[in-house]
Amino acid sequence: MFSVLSGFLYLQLSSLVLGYVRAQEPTDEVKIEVLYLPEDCPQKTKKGDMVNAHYDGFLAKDGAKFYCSRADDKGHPKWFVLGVGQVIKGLDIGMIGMCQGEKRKVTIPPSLGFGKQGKDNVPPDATLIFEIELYTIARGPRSMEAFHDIDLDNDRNLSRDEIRAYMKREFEKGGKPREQSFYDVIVSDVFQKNDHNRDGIISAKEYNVYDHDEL
Ligand SMILES: [Ca+2]
Ligand SMILES: [Ca+2]
Repeated sequence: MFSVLSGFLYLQLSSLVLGYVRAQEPTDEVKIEVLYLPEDCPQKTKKGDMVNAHYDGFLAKDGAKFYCSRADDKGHPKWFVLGVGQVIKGLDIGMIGMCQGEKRKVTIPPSLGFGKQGKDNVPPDATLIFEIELYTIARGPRSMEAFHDIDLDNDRNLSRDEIRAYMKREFEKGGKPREQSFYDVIVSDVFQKNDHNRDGIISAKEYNVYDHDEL
């Protein structure tokens, strides 16, 4: 009887706590709590997706808020590519498998946050808590299927125009067309980070740099 009951409780709990994702050491875990899960979830975030989210960061020890994406960029939610180091590691891990509209509370150990150094308002060795609301998932620029979609002339190289056109198509698909300057910023950023030999094109090799770096 007892074991049936505890099994039942365990199921209840596990529906609240989605899971612990392991990093190198058992203490280096990102704890994920799902605060809100939409009924309709046709797509879940995976590494390499372009995601759009708001997140607030708090220090675990006293609850002080050290970051709020709503205070940045005129309150627009942040766009970034998930799982490739554009945000701290703990967020890259803690935002995998998320539905559009889902809200999560993610607890991040210092080793997957700002480490021994800390940063700005984050003191050294701080455990961080993020409250995240995910708005949009777009197929990121890192999948090989996307590469073929971007490479309109099929020469296995991506030009600025091809990347800009792709971004535009993706954002318009999501019903959120943006100004020209918005795409300019993304395209420059993409080239800054990925065009390693600075020849003005992104080769298949430069594009695919994260493929062997699974979390
Ligand atoms: Ca091309
Ligand atoms: Ca290049």
